[in-house]
Amino acid sequence: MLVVVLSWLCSSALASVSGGKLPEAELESQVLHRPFICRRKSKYGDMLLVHHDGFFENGTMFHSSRNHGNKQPMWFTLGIREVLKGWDLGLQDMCAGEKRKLVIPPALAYGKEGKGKIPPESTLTFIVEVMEIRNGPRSHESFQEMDLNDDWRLSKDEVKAYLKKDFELHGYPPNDTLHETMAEEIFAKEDKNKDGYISSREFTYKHDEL
Ligand SMILES: *[C@@H]1O[C@H](CO)[C@@H](O)[C@H](O)[C@H]1NC(C)=O
Ligand SMILES: *[C@@H]1O[C@H](CO)[C@@H](O)[C@H](O)[C@H]1NC(C)=O
Ligand SMILES: [Ca+2]
Ligand SMILES: [Ca+2]
Repeated sequence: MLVVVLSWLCSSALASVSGGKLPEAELESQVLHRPFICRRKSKYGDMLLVHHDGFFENGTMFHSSRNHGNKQPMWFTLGIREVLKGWDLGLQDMCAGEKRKLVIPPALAYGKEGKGKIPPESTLTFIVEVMEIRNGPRSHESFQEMDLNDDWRLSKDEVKAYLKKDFELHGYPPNDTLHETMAEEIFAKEDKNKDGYISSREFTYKHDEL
């Protein structure tokens, strides 16, 4: 309740400084089901496996991952604009097994233009169920796993050790020549300041968008 009041106070204060213009419609998010046991909560950079149903404002369903296409849930990375902005914002802090209803204003969905069967300026409602949460390839957890000596930067040896482990995990024989080449390529791209290490800042996704 307090949170609602506070956020209302803030948005009306903002509206008055911006010349009394109506505040832009906000994302509405409602928890429909939260499992009793929650091992971890979704956050920026995580990979989420979700089932989702999408509805127009008049209640007509325009998509259901359970009934359309290959009927499989979908993997995506949270927070990097791989999906609608409204999803990136509205699917944070979720447990595996949790179900939410999101009402997403056009500005956080398909905007003025619309897309395909989504008409311009559509407010969309989604029921999203998170089936599984995994560390994203660029998560802090992945970084910590690779950073063997905990100095918050990845040396070439740490990257090679990780590649070797990853190969073995997937049933491939380790191959030093190949790992060397792969590490070279990774460093050429990721070691932005060319100091011979990949820092955690260089490794993780930029956080600016949210
Ligand atoms: C509901 O809205 C969508 C999008 O505007 C439209 O395509 C559809 O025909 C509407 N359905 C009904 C039953 O009005
Ligand atoms: C290791 O990788 C290199 C480069 O891809 C390849 O030429 C070589 O045959 C591989 N060696 C083994 C033992 O698989
Ligand atoms: Ca290190
Ligand atoms: Ca660096």
